[in-house]
Amino acid sequence: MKKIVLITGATSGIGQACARKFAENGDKLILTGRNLEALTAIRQELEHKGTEVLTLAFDVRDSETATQCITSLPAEWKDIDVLVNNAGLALGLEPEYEGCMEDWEPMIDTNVKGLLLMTRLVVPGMVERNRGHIINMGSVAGDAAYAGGNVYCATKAAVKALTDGLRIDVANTPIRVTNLKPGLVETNFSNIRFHGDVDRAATVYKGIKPLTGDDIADVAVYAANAPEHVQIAEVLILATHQASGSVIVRK
Ligand code: 8X3
Repeated sequence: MKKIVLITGATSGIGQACARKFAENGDKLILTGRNLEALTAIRQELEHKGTEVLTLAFDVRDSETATQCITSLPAEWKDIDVLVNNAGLALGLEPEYEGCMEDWEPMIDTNVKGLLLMTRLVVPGMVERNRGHIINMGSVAGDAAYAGGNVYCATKAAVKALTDGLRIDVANTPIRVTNLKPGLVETNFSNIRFHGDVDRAATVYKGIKPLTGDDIADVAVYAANAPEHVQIAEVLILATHQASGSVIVRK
């Protein structure tokens, strides 16, 4: 059955890959992100292939605009079946005692508070309709801290706790809750982490074949389409030569 899938951070990386894969799956998409131009580009690309797409330009850190956008959704878009809480970022790789608030705040505000806000805005409707699925983008970084990961790892550990907490809170309903935990995925992630230093970003994926956004999106689509009695609670997805957040074998 055609679902309404809302994806945050849909203009790049894993979010954009999810948009394309859910579109291929025949779903209707609500795509959100900060960059209106990029949102329009992905909307036009997918509409061209026959997908119904609604775009909402907002930053998940901006609770007023996010609330306004979600509460004023047109009737035919209100009944969201799948919420993909993907928007998130890493900034910096400094030791915790040398990091800065300018890096910490956007990570905490986006990865934790933004995810919570979207959950708070969308999940009550799911509970009311007695159907739905929340897919949160966690990370291997949430399993254990790695060197310099400190605050980013903490935000992804928070995603794990919030996902587990929500799963408990809706366990008396048919709503399913999934935590996807990617390892090394080559997207714009490291360029952003290193504030646009592309050479440093390239070293992250050197000597190892990293995952792609599509690899993660495939799992998201699988989880969303598993039989109703199957809840994909958590999936750790690593590159073959990565064993954990800090064990990466490069050749
Ligand atoms: C992204 C994966 O290992 O770079 O969350 O933290 S990692």
